[in-house]
Amino acid sequence: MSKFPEGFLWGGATAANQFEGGWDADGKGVSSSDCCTRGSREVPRMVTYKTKEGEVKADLMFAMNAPEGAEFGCFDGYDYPSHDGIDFYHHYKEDIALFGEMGFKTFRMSINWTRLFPNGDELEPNQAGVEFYRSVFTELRKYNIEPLVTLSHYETPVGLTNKWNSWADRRTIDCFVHYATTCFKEYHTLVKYWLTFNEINCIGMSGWMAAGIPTNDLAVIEKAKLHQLIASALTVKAAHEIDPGLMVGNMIGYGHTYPNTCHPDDNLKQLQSQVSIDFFSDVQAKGYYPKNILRQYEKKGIDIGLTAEDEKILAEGTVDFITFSYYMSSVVTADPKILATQSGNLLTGGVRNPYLKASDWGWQIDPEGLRSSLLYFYSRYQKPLMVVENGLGAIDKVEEDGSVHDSYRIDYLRSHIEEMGKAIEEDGVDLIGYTPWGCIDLVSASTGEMAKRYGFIYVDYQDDGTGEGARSRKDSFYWYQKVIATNGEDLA
Ligand code: BGP
Repeated sequence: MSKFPEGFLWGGATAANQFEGGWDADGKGVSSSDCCTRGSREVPRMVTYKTKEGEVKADLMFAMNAPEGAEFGCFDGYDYPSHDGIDFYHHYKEDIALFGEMGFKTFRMSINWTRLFPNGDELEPNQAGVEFYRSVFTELRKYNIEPLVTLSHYETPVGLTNKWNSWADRRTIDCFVHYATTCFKEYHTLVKYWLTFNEINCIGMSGWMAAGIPTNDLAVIEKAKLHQLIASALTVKAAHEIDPGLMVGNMIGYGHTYPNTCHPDDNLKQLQSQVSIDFFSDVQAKGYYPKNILRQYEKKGIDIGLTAEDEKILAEGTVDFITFSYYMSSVVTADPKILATQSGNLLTGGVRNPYLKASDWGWQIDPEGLRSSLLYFYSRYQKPLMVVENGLGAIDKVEEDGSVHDSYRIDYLRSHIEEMGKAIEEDGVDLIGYTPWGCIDLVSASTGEMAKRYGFIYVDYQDDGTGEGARSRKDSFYWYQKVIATNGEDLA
């Protein structure tokens, strides 16, 4: 008998800005990700804008500090990978047929807010955008694939940034809730599972990526966090009012963390890092701001403007299920000497873990850390869980006959699925779905490149602009097809 429950939602995950393309098609507006340039392992992604004086400039996506009055947008001479993505906009029937062939039970995708509301604050939606997603959901249903839809995946309408600094301003809450409500009304018969904000906790890493805010200033970020959390709670409430059958979850960017040694200093450091991540899921699942966080704001002199009305909203809008992404674990140390000499994960920092191997992008591979994460989340919140991102970004080699022998990807996924099975069977975790990231090759979020591939399906687009976008099946395609067909029993 399979360790995975009957009806387990096997599938794959994507995000509009990384695969849809059609960035200005049929009335779509400009989103924050449309202004991000292509980077690589060596070259960081930039965000483009025009200064008050009319000069076009670009700032680091992960460390932005744009000048007052900067107007964000896209300019000649820059390469913006989201503009074409992998052109799902024009290939969705072909792509969904391939997901159907693999046996997907669910497909995670996001709606691009600016396809429905080009500037973010219109009252009436752009009908062409509404119809596009209706066609996609209808196509998925044809193959009995349950859509799992993220409302905000690293995209904020640039119109709102240029107008009032997007999520730093409370008015964005109403705009978002109006957008979300429109989606629920339009699609509630087609889509049951919704997620509010992708990796809501990553706002601290890049205000631009997660919230369209051109700064990493702490006071601004803390306010924006509150606004997104209120919007998330109002969205949950709205969904249930429109259709009590809808299930709305949160989404946390998670990586299990270990203290580097059993020295109490390292342990405290690890706990502090854990608490800062728990904060988001605590608010979304328990419905209140932890007191220790509010005390910290007070000490730092930060006024986030939390009102009694906000507290009521947060309490009433707790999520139905918890989801998270999991790629790697990290190691935390309090020792400045170690910190100065090594970096564990290229993106998230930390210390190297001698027990683990890392991907080509420096992400430390830790399947058991996934089991720990599942146990941790379930024991803390007692709500159903989904792993909505997991996978190995790697460079794939296409053989002369067009095949891609990606045994490294199969090994990664197999070991993580094994640990999910143990979490269900031995730890009693209620895991209801698994959607590995980038089930079809797409643009990387952190580096903006195509070369970092996650897919079961190869897409012939290259970073130098060559390639016709043809789709083909990698070895992992057939492997995952068998995994799904046996409900996770046959992982060979
Ligand atoms: C998560 C994001 C995704 C995705 C993934 C892989 O943080 O939610 O959008 O891209 O990471 O990261 P990358 O694309 O940088 O390899």
